[in-house]
Formats: sequence, structure tokens, C-alpha cells
Amino acid sequence: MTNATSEAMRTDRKTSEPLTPELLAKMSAYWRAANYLSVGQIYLKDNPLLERPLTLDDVKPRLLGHWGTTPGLNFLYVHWNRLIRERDLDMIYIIGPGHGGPGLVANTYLEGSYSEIYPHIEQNKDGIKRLFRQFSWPYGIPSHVAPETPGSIHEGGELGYSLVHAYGAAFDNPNLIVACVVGDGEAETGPLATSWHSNKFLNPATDGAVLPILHLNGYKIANPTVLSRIPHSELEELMRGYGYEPFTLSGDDPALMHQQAAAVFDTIFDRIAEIQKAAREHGETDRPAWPMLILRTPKGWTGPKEVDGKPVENTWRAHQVPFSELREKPDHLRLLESWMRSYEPEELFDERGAFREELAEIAPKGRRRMGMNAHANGGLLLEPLKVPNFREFAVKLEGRGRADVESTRVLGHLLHGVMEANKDNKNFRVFGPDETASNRIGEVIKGTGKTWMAETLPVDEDLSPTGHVMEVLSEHMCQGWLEGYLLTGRHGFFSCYEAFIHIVDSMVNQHAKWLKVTRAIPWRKPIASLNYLLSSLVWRQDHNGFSHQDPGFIDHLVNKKADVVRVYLPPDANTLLSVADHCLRSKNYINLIVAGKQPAPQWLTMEEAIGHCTIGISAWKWASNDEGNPDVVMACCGDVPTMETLAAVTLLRARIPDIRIRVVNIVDLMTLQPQSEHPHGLPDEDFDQLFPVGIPVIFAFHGYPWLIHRLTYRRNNHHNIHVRGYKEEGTTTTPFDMCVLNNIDRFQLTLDAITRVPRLAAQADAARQWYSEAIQRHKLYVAENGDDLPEVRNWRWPTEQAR
Ligand SMILES: Cc1ncc(C[n+]2csc(CCOP(=O)(O)OP(=O)(O)O)c2C)c(N)n1
Ligand SMILES: [Mg+2]
Repeated sequence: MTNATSEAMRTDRKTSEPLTPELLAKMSAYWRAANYLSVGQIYLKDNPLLERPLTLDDVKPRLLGHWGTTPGLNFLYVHWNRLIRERDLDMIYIIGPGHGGPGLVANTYLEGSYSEIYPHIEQNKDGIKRLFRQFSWPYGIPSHVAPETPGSIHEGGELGYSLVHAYGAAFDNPNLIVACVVGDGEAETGPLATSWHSNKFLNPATDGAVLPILHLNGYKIANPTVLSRIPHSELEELMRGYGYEPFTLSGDDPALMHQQAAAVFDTIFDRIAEIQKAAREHGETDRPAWPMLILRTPKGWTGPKEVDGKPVENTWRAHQVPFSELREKPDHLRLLESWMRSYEPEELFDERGAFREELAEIAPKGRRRMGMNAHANGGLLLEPLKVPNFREFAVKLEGRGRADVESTRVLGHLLHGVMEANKDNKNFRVFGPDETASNRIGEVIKGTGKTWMAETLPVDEDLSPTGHVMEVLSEHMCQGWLEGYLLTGRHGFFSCYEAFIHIVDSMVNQHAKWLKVTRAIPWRKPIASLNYLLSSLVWRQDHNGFSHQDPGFIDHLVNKKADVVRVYLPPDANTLLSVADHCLRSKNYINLIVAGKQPAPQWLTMEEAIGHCTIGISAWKWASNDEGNPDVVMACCGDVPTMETLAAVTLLRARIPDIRIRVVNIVDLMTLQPQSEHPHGLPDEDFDQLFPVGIPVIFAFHGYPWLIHRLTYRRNNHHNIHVRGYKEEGTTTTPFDMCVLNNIDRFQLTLDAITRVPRLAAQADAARQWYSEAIQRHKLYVAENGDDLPEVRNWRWPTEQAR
């Protein structure tokens, strides 16, 4: 016996046997029923209750699913059911190893939730047959704990996010208990490894409880897990180091394990109750050591011990389908039959095929069933966010481009207003990886504070156990907490440096998939949108350098389904306010707002901003002089590209007084796509009005330029659209030099316009000469002075051109 396993034999348990013989027998049968239904889903399409000997015709042609984790999940579910009933708990489950989908489908079926939601899956033989057949079947149900699964807010397909989702669900839900199974393989992922620290942000007085259960079944797909092969004492120390009180339940004898599990769970739930009571009734403010459970059971527990002479139970071979080749190997069919009969189905289901009443009655009732808990269908609980009138935060426009305003600071005023307005409802949180103040929305912290349950020092500012601004330097945690918070029916906002939001690319993929699927599930009610503010943008990360310069999250998001994503690039503070108001009120979207934090010129009055944002794209009349017949359209999207475009307009007018320019600004990037591709897409006729066929378009874009080509590919004037954007040139330099390095600067845009307008062909050479002199002057000045040319730095939109 290895060191690890010998120590593992030690189990924390109360000496008493909490389960009466009768309850023990029923729980044991209930678990067998869940296991039976799980195996049936993986293997069978007919003969659901084995009323006749199993034949190959009863077996699915393709065997898809995961057995290994499932018996452990089923074991936990039946124990949680007891606790819910005995203690009247409001509890939801989060399953990290979401590939154990058959287990959650089985349990929600046994408790009745499944048939209530999907009436065709009846509580009889036909229902069980359909239940089996639909699993992992084309157009049936997915193999994982998917949006289709009652009670789930977490698919667990991409491993790593269970614990952070659990905490997100528990914040501001003081009466909720979130039981969270963490796979021991999952525990090796980066996001999961840091998620344990969420307990430094959970307030026992005002938040709910999270019960992490480390499912130490020893294996992943093809390997042992790290945490199962270190000495048990080391694992417990690790959990203690994370601030938990670890309990261990270890073994493989079902009869013993049920009693021991009941005992250890009684201790754990007493402990949770004590912690909450101390905080809520006795004013205890110290951070508690919340209990967590290490559950050490065999992978594929109760499944085949050996197949073809090789061990399966308690090995990685149990991970998926423990054996297949039923057609090729007749003894495999017999093995399957005897495995399924070992659960004694005739004792579990009556002659109609209904789950026996005396067993079904040990499940919780109504909304207490985990499959029916409203927290796991957050839209049911969603209260509209109170958003103060954003017009009250408007920047007064005293001349176009006159005031230098930090747009995100203005947004911070609005967010502060939102925080205040929803203070009593406690349903709005703002998340950020240590960048809330840096992104200049820090006013939102005032009055609420930043959530913090760890130690504090006199030097600290604004830390509070009840704060609703959450800062931790893990984008994964910010994203996961927010997702958990939204999925349970609340509202939130995530601000992040533009370059580093990529860290959660994969998480946002998963959330987008969840939203896409739930839109087609009638019983899933819409939840609040996931709102991002990206600031500290590529063009103004001149001081931090190349590592901080990456606008590619836009590209990433645009790949997602059009009915889920929205991308906004407001050019100034008033447009930012209007966009933010819209996003905060919306449902079921992922809204991306890209807005700078540096002092920048302001272009639109509040009323103009609302009009512009409502359409999402429009010609700026005050900056245009095309009289309906432009030589060139200067298009811009993003705050710095807008400024460079307007500066180019002034340079063009100075060189070519009779040039007819139309300035078009894009706030809503999706307007560029055809309507057939995106609901925000501008109708072709309107697009052709703005960008007349045959007229060159010089397009300055905040992000990677090829995205604009991709979005406008089907537009009539596409071959005349010439895009400048970020092309991965960067370093530590001046703001304007960032534009020059990427050829999006005003000099380049001016030259582009002259060289693209046919009637100006004669002036092209002179313009090229002028351009290279300007760039040379810029380069020399920057190298010598370490700052941009005064004519660039101090550039202003001229008042005489303002209309
Ligand atoms: C991020 C991620 N990487 C890889 C996989 C592929 N995968 C699916 S299950 C699994 C093993 C999971 O092991 P564990 O968490 O221990 O779960 P269990 O043993 O309970 O099945 C892996 C690697 C995945 N789903 N997600
Ligand atoms: Mg495992």
C-alpha cells in the first residue's frame, strides 16, 4: 500500500450511525436506482427494465458517455437530498466533472423534476426508455450537465470553473447552500487552483455557503491525479492552507460508506450553521475556516471490476464507457446485463416501471428539489436593475472636441449611481482584476467598498466585508464569479485591461454557448447580460509597452453567435453613457464596450449621442461637407481612431479646400455586418447611403483591420473599403507614435484619402512627399524630446469647422 492510500484509510466520522436501518436501505436503493439509470443511459435504447434477457438490439450503436465519475456524483446527490429534507435547506448543485451528466439526469428524474419539465419522459417504462434513448443521441440531450439539465447552472464541459461559479452563486444569497463537486483532475487546472481563495471574499453574514467536495477518485482520462498521489496529510495541509477545514470520507463498501457519509455531512452542515449563526447572531467578523470534504472513492465505483482481464473499477479505464465491442465480444453483453442487474432493478421500479413510491418519498419536494431550485434558473428571480437617468451624468459639450475628458471616469459616476440605486436589493456587483481604479471607474467603490474578508491593515483603503466591488488578480475568478452571479439571477459588470481579457477567452466561449442553448429552452428564463468594459486600450498603452497592446478580444467575440454578442466602441463619454445604459438593462447578451480612460476630446452632446448610439452608425454632419456627394468617406470606429480621422479631415481640408468629405462614425460594430448575419446589421440600402458605391472609404479601426473586411465582405462597396488598424506593431513609446507605427495616424489617413480619390491623382506624389516629411519630423521630435509634436499633442477640432 502506498503512503497515500494507507493514510487515506483514515476517515473523519462520527462514531454514531445516523441512518436508521430503514433509511439506510432506502438511500442505498435510491443510489442503486440512480446508478442503474446512468448505465442505462450510456448503453441502452430498449428493454429499459431488463424484463427480458438483453440482446444486441437493445444496445445503442454508438456508446457515448462517462461512467467513472457518475457513481460518486449519484452517491452525493442522495446524501444531499437527505440533508435538504432534514434541514429544509435551499441548496443547488454545481458539478465540476460535468461529464457525469447521466447521473444528474438520473437524479432529477428520480426526484420528479425531469418529468415535470419534460412531460414526455414519464414516470413509467416508456419514460425510462425515452430517457435512455435520448441520451447522447442525435437531437436528444448532451452527455454533460448541460443547460438542458434541470438544476444546472454549470455544464462542466470545460473543466476548471466549478468552484468559482459556486461562489458567484453564493454571493448575496444568504440562505443558499451551493454544493460543489470538484474533480481531482479538474483541481489541476489554473482557474480551479486559484478558486479556493474565493473564501476570502465570502461573508458568512450576508452571503450563502459553498461546500466544496474534492472528488478524489484518483484518475483523469488516462492518468492518476496529482492530489490522489500525495500523502493525505499533505492534501489536508493544502486545504488548510487555503483556509478550509478539511473532512475526509474514504472507502468503497457502500453500506459502511452511507453511514459514514451521513455522519460526516451532519458534522459539516452543523459546522456551516454554526459559522453562519456566529456571524449573523453574534457579530463574529473573523474569516471562518469553512468546511470542505475530500471524498475518496473508486473511479467507476460499483461498475465492472475487470474487463478482458484488465482492472477497470478504481482505475482510469473506468473514465468513459468501461467496455464496448458488444457486437464483437458476446461476453461483454453478458457483462453489461449482470452489471445492470446487480442494481436489482425489479426492487427499484414497480411493474409499470415507476420508481417505487417508498423510495421516491425520500427526495425533497417542490422547489426544494435541486432540479427545481429557482436559483439554478436565475431568470426566474431576476429583478430589473435600477439604472439612474444616465443623462444626468452627461458631459456638457462646449465646442466640438474642446473638453479633454476621461470617458471611463464619467462611466464610473453612472456605475456609482447604479450601485447606490440597487444597494437595498443587493443584486449588482462590479468585478475587476485589480484595475477598477486604474480603469478610472473607481467612483463605484465609494459607499460600498471592495469585498474583503482577509486581514486588513491601517494602510488599506475601501476594503469591506460587505463591499460590492470585487477585485482579485485573476481574470478567471472575476469572470467565473460574475457568471455564477448572473446565472443565479443578478446583475454585474466586469472591467479589465483590454490586452489581458484574453485570459478568459475560453470561459466566455462557454458562457456564450450556454446563452445560445438556453435561448431555445423555454423553461430557462433570460438572465442579465454579461457586460465588459475594456479600457487601458492598445493605443494608450504606450507607457506599458507591447505586452499591454492587444485589441483581439473583439475578434474573439465576433466569432460567437450573432444573437448573443454585441460590440460597442463609443468615441466619447456621452456615447459611452448611452451604450452602458443600454447594456446594463439588456438580457441574455454578452456586451463588449471598448472605451479609453485617457483624457480625450468630446464630440457629441448627450442628445446627439443617444441618437447616434440608437442607430449605431451615422454620418457626423458637423464634421462632413459632402453635400450628399462625397469624394471620400472617412469612417472611424473607436476613440483614438475617431480623433485621428477628425485630425486627418482638418489636414485634408487645409491641403485641398474643395474636397468633399463625409465622416461616418461606428459605435455598434455589428451594424457593419449584413442584416442576414446579425440582427443589428444595417440594411443594405442604408449602408449604400452611408458608403455610396464607387466612393473610397478610409476606415480607421480600433482593432485588427482585417475584422472590418470580414464584417463588410458582402457589402456592395466592399472593394472600396481601405482599413487601417492595429497590426501588431508596438513598444514603449508615445501615444501618437503608436498610431504611426501602425499606419493609423492622421498623416497616413490624409495620404490614404488623397491617393484613393481619383480626381486627386495629380496631387498624390506631392502628398507622399508631404507625408514622409511629416513622419520624419515626428520621428525626430519623438526621439529627441520623448513626447509627441506640439502640433499633434495640442491639436483641436477647429471651431470654424464646427456646424
Ligand atoms: C479544460 C479541459 N481540459 C481537458 C478536458 C478533457 N477532459 C475531460 S474529462 C477529463 C478528466 C477529468 O478528470 P477529473 O476531473 O478527475 O474527473 P473524474 O475523474 O471525476 O471524471 C479531461 C482531461 C476538459 N474537459 N476540459
Ligand atoms: Mg478524477
